Amino acid sequence: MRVIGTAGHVDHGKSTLIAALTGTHPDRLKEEQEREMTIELGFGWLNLPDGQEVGIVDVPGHRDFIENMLAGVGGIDAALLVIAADEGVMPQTREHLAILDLLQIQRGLVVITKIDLADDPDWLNMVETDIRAVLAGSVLQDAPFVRVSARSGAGMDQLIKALSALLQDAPARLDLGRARLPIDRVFSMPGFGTVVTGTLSDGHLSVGDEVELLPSGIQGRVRGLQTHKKKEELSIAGSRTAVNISGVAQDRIPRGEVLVTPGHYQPTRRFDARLRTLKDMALPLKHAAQVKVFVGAAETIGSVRILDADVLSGGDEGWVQFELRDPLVLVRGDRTIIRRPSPGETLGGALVIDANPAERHKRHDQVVLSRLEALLQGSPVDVLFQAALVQGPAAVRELFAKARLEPETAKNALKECLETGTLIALEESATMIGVETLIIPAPQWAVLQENIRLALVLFHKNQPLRRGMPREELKSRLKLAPRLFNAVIKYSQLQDGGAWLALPGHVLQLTSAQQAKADGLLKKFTAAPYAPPTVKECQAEVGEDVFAALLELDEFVLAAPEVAFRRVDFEAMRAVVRAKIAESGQVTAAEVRDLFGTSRKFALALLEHLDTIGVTIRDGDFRRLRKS
Ligand SMILES: Nc1nc2c(ncn2[C@@H]2O[C@H](COP(=O)(O)OP(=O)(O)OP(=O)(O)O)[C@@H](O)[C@H]2O)c(=O)[nH]1
Ligand SMILES: [Mg+2]
Repeated sequence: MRVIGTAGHVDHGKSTLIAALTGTHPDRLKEEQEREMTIELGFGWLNLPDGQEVGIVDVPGHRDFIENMLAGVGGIDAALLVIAADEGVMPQTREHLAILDLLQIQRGLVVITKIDLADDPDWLNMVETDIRAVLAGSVLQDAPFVRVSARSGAGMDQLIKALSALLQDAPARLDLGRARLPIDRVFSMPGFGTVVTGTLSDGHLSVGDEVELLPSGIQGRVRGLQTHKKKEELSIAGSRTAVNISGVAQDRIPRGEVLVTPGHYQPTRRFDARLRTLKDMALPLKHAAQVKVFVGAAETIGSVRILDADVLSGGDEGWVQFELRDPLVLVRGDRTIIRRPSPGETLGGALVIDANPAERHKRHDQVVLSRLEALLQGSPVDVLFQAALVQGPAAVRELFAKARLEPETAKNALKECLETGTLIALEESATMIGVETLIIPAPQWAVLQENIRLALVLFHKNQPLRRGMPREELKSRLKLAPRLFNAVIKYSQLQDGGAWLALPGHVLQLTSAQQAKADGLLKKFTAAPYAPPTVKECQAEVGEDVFAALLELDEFVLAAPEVAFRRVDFEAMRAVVRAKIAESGQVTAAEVRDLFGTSRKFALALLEHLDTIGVTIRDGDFRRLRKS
């Protein structure tokens, strides 16, 4: 699940492009249609030919609505920077690009649209050269270009291909089980009640979950979920999500609220950040200036205290502490946009380093500044977790080597990660964790569990007459090293039959028709337990699959390719043979034949199988007991 957003100057054709891609015009308001201009965010979705489902956020280009644009771009995976071929780069092309850069939206396409209005190749080449120059040094500097006309449809196929390629290798979102949904719309649906929408930036939501709105603290429960107008039981990180919440009236939800899993987030009025200002900022930013702060779909006003300088000029970076008028829901690593309230101007972006500093920092204080520097590099817990994500499942020893932390620090960080559940140890108990213990990051564990579940669900569905999937088959499906595979299976709460694995609760069940046939066959075995029907006859009677199922169920023992006995009869024969040898030291095939009143074929099959499973050992014409 991916979300893309548009960006670009007013009237350059963003909404028309989305309409051409999705078949639905994103401008819904009457005022928008009359003015032919986007005001509020527009939403849509698209199914790419490669099977990816992509949510779309369409933003307004007019500078008066830039703050609405900011509410939309926060959660996107990739941007479409739309530039009209006849106009080329314009002021909001630059401003939107700057915002994408400050938010570090790493993926993007440059869409040169309206080529039906400017089809002179020289002109188009000139426009492209111009754009390349503007992109230089930004996140989009290597972004591919596509030329389209939303009106004639020219280039739209290439655009879709480029979009698939762009999103194909986009990294999956982290899901640490702490849902956070910055709310960009609230409405009420007759018969349902309040619905909030947004891009789920972290964690997942399920129907029935308790949720909390922050900063207001309103509690509710998820009554229903939709992604792209489809009902879902579960919404995963990174998807456009509409949440029907029970117990909350629409008018109680102020704009900018965040819907979260209770207990994981804390609204904050103060945060420490690394601020980067835009090169073309009109005036330097002074200490204690009042600025607007935007994050997710929320905004507030605050003062920015510059900790290591008195002013920041265009293009400078510095350490700052914000004191906010209203609380925001922030976590370390969030990127916020800073604007001057009036005249409105984007000043820069701040990377949240400490979302909840305990105190108001003294300025120009070396201790404070070096602590912030260290936090920028990451806390030991972050470093360890990041190392684990890069490394994948690995032994503690390898993980520590990767993280390059002091041994004591690494141990404490590991302990914390295990306690908070971001890392998982495949070990019986916490006291047994040593350097060889295998560690898996929680998000990868979740993916692995899901893959195992899916493989087994499919296997059980296709092979209802098997108790489980052959262990080796699952192992090669998961492409895991043997030690890791065995450890994973051990902690996966599966039915482990040794050679086969099954989902908990899965039972091999014959249909009543199959059971009736099996009963008929069993009767024949009861009538002649030591000279029963051959395997071929059994298969002909009940069907190959049902006979294989009876073997799996251990009703039968396959003594030789053509000879099967019922398990109970086989055990009885084994006991008799043992007793006979114990008494006379040895036994011949002929004696065994006579003991059971059977034929040589069955007697030999029985003895050879007893040899194979280690009960007897052959010595010329005789069998003796194998000494264990
Ligand atoms: N000839 C031509 N006109 C286009 C094309 N795409 C859009 N337009 C026209 O350009 C005008 C603006 O298009 P929109 O899609 O509303 O532009 P926008 O970028 O969404 O504008 P804002 O949302 O206000 O920033 C409309 O009149 C469209 O019909 C195109 O490919 N060719
Ligand atoms: Mg528009």
